Amino acid sequence: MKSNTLKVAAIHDISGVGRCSLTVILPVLSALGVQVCPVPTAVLSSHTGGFTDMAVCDLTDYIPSALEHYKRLKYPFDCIYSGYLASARQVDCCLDFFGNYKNSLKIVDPVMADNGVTYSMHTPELCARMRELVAVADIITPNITEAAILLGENPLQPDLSFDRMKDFLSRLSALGPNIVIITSVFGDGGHYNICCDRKQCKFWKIPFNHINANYPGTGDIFASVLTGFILRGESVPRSVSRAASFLETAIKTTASRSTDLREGIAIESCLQLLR
Ligand code: PXL
Repeated sequence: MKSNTLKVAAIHDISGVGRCSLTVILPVLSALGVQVCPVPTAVLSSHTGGFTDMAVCDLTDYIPSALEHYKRLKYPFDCIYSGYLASARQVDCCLDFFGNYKNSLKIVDPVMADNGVTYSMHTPELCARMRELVAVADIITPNITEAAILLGENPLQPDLSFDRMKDFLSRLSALGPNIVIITSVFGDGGHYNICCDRKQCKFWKIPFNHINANYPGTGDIFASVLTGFILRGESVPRSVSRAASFLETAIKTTASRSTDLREGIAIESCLQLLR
């Protein structure tokens, strides 16, 4: 199948209320000129961060047949980008699919937890299996809690010094991925996104202006902007900076409106910044 548009298979949930996962991934990547082919892992009436009694439909039975269809089509994905998975069986589906797309860029956002706490639907088994998916990724984007879980460390990390984080980056890249980006680290007196490129033996500590408002979906927006710029050929550190500066503007815009934090980041009025 011939194509001249960058294509991403986005394996994430879709949550109706609260701007996260596919409801931000689709607009962000579209604004960056990338076609998103969503593979929904679950449909939720809202995300799980602060809402209760959500309607949830686990799509584990749908995923294998959708992915088999794309394999039969030999659909030319430039990138496979996974995030919130709803069951351990979905990890198996992703592993199989990744294996069929040897030349596509594999980006795994190991969505499991934040601020020291695991998301309510993430079982210990699913968290443990996420390590297998990380091992076959090219790029991973955990937050500090997810990085600690992947390494079998305490999810609440008291020491976020750069030396300690460098050790985390090295150990995570030793699991398999060439590029590891740990997002939103507060240490050594500032806020940073930190990354390493194992093959080039390089580390980066990229400061950003932190705005004191904790919105759900921030990690999804970060990873999506990053994915778009990397696919467009930008370097890793430049893509990290672009993602952080987009978030800074979008969070400032949102905070100025004093909305319920659970509503997430109001990206609608900021998408024109993504060119
Ligand atoms: O943004 C991560 C995320 C994705 N999907 C669902 C969530 C969360 C975080 O709370 O609940 C359903």
